Formats: sequence, structure tokens, C-alpha cells
Amino acid sequence: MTRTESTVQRLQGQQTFGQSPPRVEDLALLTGRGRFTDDIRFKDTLYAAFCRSSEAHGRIKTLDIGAASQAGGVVAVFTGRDVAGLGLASVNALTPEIYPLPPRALAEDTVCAVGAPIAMVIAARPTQAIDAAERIEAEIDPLPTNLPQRLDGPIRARETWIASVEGHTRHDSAVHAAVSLRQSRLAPVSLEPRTIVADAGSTPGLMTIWLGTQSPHRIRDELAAILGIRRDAVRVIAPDVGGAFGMKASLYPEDIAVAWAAWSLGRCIKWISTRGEEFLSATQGRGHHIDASLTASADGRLLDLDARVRAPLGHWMPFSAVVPTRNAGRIMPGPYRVESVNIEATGHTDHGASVGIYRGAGRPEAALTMELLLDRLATALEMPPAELRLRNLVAPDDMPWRTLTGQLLDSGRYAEALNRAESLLSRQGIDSGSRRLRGSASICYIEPSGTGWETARLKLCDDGTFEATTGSTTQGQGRTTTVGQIVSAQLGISADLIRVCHGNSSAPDTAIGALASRSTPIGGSALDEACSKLKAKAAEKSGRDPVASMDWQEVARNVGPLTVDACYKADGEAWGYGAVGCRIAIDPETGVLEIERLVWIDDAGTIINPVLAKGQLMGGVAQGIGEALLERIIYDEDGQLLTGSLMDYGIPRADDMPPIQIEQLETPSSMNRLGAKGIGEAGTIGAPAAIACAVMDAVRPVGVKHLDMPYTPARVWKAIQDARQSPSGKKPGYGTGTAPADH
Ligand code: SMO
Repeated sequence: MTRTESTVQRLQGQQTFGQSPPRVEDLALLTGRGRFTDDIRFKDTLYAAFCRSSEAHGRIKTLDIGAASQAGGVVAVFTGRDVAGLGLASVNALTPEIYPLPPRALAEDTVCAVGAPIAMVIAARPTQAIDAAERIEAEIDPLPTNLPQRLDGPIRARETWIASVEGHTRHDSAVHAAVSLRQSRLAPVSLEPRTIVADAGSTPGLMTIWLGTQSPHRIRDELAAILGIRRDAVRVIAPDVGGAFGMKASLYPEDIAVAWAAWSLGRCIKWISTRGEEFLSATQGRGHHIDASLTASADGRLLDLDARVRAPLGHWMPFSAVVPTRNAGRIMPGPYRVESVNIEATGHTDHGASVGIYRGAGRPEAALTMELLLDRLATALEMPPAELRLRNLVAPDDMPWRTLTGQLLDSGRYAEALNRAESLLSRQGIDSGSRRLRGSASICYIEPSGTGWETARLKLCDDGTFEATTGSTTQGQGRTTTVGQIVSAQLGISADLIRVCHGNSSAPDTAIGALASRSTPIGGSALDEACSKLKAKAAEKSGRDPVASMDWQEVARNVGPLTVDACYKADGEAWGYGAVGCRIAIDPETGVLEIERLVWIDDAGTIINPVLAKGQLMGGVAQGIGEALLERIIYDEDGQLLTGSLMDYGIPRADDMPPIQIEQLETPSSMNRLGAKGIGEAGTIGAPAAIACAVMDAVRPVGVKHLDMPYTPARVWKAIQDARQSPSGKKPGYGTGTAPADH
């Protein structure tokens, strides 16, 4: 959808990379003139509401829709039987072993999670739909659940990585460290809940869908296949989207039900999720159970990394369901050389909400495991943790470096980043007079940013202005600004001549969308390629030298308009990386934890807009702090969700954010035209690992051996109390952590 002049400002003047013009999106977004899906209003719109399962697992014995059908304003009530003939959504088969469990629009006989939709009411007004949905009587015979999370459910995905360097053998004398992590499931909590408008009433044979999504093209293809209609009969538009974080990459049961009903009735139907419905039925993240061990030679050379990763999948699998399973395994060695890996990752269904990609998607799990193992090994080796890391980081001269899990690390100055983090952290003096327990850590992370292709279209209009369309969508990242910068810089034109378009499945006809930190590396490179193509085409048409700078006004007058399409395929995955230094303090009397310092070195290759890059990092850090300190989805043994609102599920607020010192390195990647690497997920990858290592550094001296996130005051206090009472407590270890003298 082309943005209108009134809501979106344009960048002014000619841009170059590395500048930070203010985001052009913000005036509209901050003054209530954004256009979100709920702002799409048509006169004859009908509204959908869902009746959801009250049981986590059970058989639907009776489903009485009589009263609902008779209720005021109700147009139709649909149940699982009505949609039983629909096709199935696809699940990306990224692991060698996979048994897909795609979503069903409405449950038919069996329900497999609390909140699973079992009937849908369509009514004239939203309140009428909700009232009628509450009159639906469902009798469900409960069956046993496998919650709280045990990860003993059926395996739906499996991948193993077993490899070693030539001549490697296992040695019994090696120094050994192990961790056993039980991660919490997290709710992504986008500010804008899921919303869909499906209009099949305006143009015969065409359904236009407005949806807060990261991937309009895939949603179009999937819906057309599921409904059994032609692909060109469906158009999907992502208008302004208020946060997504992977959670809005998926096609949901509710989307299928609403689109099907709109198409069947030939009407326009809207559904707006509530916050409660988001907690129940939006995809969640994390929740991995990881048992891992790492060995080293006496001089600190990393030898054997063994890991067993079990990831929850919930009760249905979105397109990218196996990504967190697979990423946790393939990224586990991180930026370090090891001599052998034996890693198995499996994904398991259960009777909770579906679990999918959530900012980081397996990367945070990998970093957390490896960094905790390294700190433990350092303690066992009586070696400073940074020294152990530095000894094993892959060196710039060795790159591109193929890891034992088969990943090609393209470029990076890992040791430089870690040294810088260490020196920034150590410059902060430690206040040893306090009664608080203090701990610090410096960790490293890597951030793969996607493979494959993305599209772009560039048009020189006959009035000499430009239209730049990217296949990468935007959910608040400031894409309109960066696209304007890229095209302005590469064409050598003033940015106020450029209109930026995105989020429309018709233009261009194919695209992937915003996922996996790929938008600037791959989507940006597609724009860069389109710029080159436009220059070449203009040169050819006007008989000019393509190297000389174009007089675009003249080209437009003489040969315009010109349109070029680019479909850019990256040479390989670009790996962003960084190092994080963290210092924390814990009050042992209350368990309250304070992050005193956070220093961050990130390398995302070529940076288009440093302020926006920094914003991505800080947003990710906030979510990483949420994971480390506050957030936890809890199901009881009946599979009932105990954290179904923001009263029960804590997300970080501005006053939970510590001061963060950020520095950026810029080592361009050779894997794409721009040399860009991902940064969107860096914060969620690095923050939990850094905080975890600092916390363990603080509590190890009082005898705490392990602590799972979130580090809430109650958990931290109890762990300290338990350790003090246990006879094996108070084992000293290496680190800056110091127990107060009077304890
Ligand atoms: S968690 Mo991202 O949308 O790959």
C-alpha cells in the first residue's frame, strides 16, 4: 500500500550510509495518525468472536450453538464441522526429521489446549459477537495433559549434529562442566494485538485481507491453498503493525476461520484479539529444556560439547515451528572453536499454546547454554573466564570459519569485541563496602541473519520521482527511513523524491518479509540491486554512461517511466555478533537484583542508520531483561493458564532498564551486497546470557549451584537461603563475586 503524503513524511536531502536522520514514520505514529488494521473500517463490516476451549485436553461431547444462533445481531455461527474440509497450512521442513501439526481453524472432536477456538460467531457488532460466543455451550470430557511443561510429548522435529575435528579423541582427564536449564515459556506481548480484516464483499472474486503480519506474501499463498482458491483472488496488506517479534510471522487458526467466513459469506469480517486472547492463543517463545556439558584440556582448549535440547511446540505448529529447536542446536558452539560436538535437538508438542519463533528464536537458548558452560569450566580450571573465552574464539584470519554444526561464520573480530567489553566493564569500580552480593561477566554471542532471497521494485516515475518497494515488511523498525536512505545513497538523489512502499502482497508479487534479522542484509541488498538495475536501464535507454551520475529529471522526461524488479539471493548467512559486559548486585535479604552496568559491543556489519541500529539493540535488550528477570508463562497441572493477563505476567517497564553503554564495530559481511548483518535479535540473545553469568558469579560464592530464569526476588532469595542451609554450601569459586564478610 502506498503511504499517503499526509501520514508519512519523507527524508530530506541526499543520504549516505551511517547517517541518522530522524525516523520519518514517527510523526504519524506519535500523533495518532498511524493506520493499523483496526483503523481499516468499512460500512458493512461484520465482526467475529470465538468460543474457546476451557479444557487443555479433552473430547468435545456436545456443542450447543442454538442460543448463540438466536442471539441479537448474529449472522452465522460456525463450528469445526463447517471448516473440516479446508486444506492445511504448511510447516517449514527445516529439520531432517519432521512431523507437521498444522493449525486447524476450529477444533472438531478433540481440543488440545485451553483457548483453542471451537466455534466462531459472526455478528453485526463486535459486542453482539462476543455476547453470542458466551452463549455457546460446550461439554468437554477432560483427558490428561502433559503440563506443566515436561517435554515428554510426541517428537515432531529432530536434528542431530555429531562431528569432530580430525584426530580428536575423548579424554577422561579433561576438565568437565555441565548445565541443566529449564527455561520458561514467554509471551511476545506485541503492543498491538493480532487483528484481521478480510473483505470479500467489495470486488467479486477478490478478497483483500488487512493483517498485522510480518509476511503478507506467505499468508496470501497459504490462505489461497487452504481455501482452495486462486492465489490472485487473495491480496494481503500489512498496514502499520505494532510490534511482531516473530509472533506475527504465523498464520493463525483465527485468520483461517475469518478469511474462510468472509469468502463464504461474500462479506467483510473483522476480528480483533484481546490481550487475554493473546496470552491464550498467540504463539509463545523459549521454554527449552537443555542438558549440556563441555570439556576442556588443562590449558583451556575446548574439547567436547554435548547437548540435549528439548523444545516445546505447543498444540499446533506454525510455519517456522522448528526454528527455535534447530537454531538452539546449530548455534550452540557460538563463536568458539570446539573439537567435537554431539548435539541433539527435538521439538515436542504439548497441551499449551503453540510455541514458535520469538525474537532470537533459539539463538538466546544457545548463547545462554554455552556461556554458562564456559563460566563453569573457567571456575573448574581456575582460569579467568575471559581468558578461557579468548583462548577459544574463532580468529578473524580463520574466517570464513565452518563450525562443527556446519555453519559458516563469515567475518568478525570476536576477541576485540570481548576485550573491549571487559575493559569497559572493569572501568566501573566495584563498591565492596555494600552488603549486596556482586557479580560480573563478559560474554559473546552470534546472530545469524537468514539465508535465501528477497525482492525489491524500483520505479522512476515520469515526473522524476521514485517509488521504492521492499519485500521486507515493517513492524516498528523504521524501515521506511532506511529504505529511503539506501535508495537515496545508491542513486545519488535527494530522499524527498522517494516514496517507500511495503507490506502489500501484490507489489512485488513475491517476497518473504521481515524475519530472522534478514531485512537489511537481504531485503536491503535487493534494493541495492534494484538501484544498480535502474541505473543500467536508464543508461541503456538514454544512451548515457552508467558510471556517470544520472540527471534523473532528464531521464524521466526523455525515456521514463522506468520500472525494475530485483530478486536478490544472498551468497550465504551473515553473522552479526557482539560481546556484553554485565555487573549485577543482589540484596541477599530480599533477593532483589539490580543490573548496575551493561556494556555492549555489537557488530552488524555495514550500518545504514546508527540510531535505528541502536534502537533495535535496546529494544531487544529490554525483552532480554524481561526474560532474565520477570517473564514466565505458567500453566497448572490441568493445563490452565495462570498468567493470562498483564497483571500476572510481568514485562519490563522503562524503570527496569539499566543504563546501557553501546559501542558498534563495523566489519562488513561478504555474504550480501550491502555487507550488512542482523541486529534485530542481538539484545534478546546477549542480555539473558550476560545477566545469567553475572548472577551465577554473584551467588556461586554462597553456594548456589544453579538458578533458572526469571531471577525474581523470591527465586533468588530462596536459592540463597537453601544454599546457606545446605551442608555443601559456601564453596568458593573463581570470580569477582564476593560474599559480604558478615554472611
Ligand atoms: S523471531 Mo524472527 O521474526 O525470526
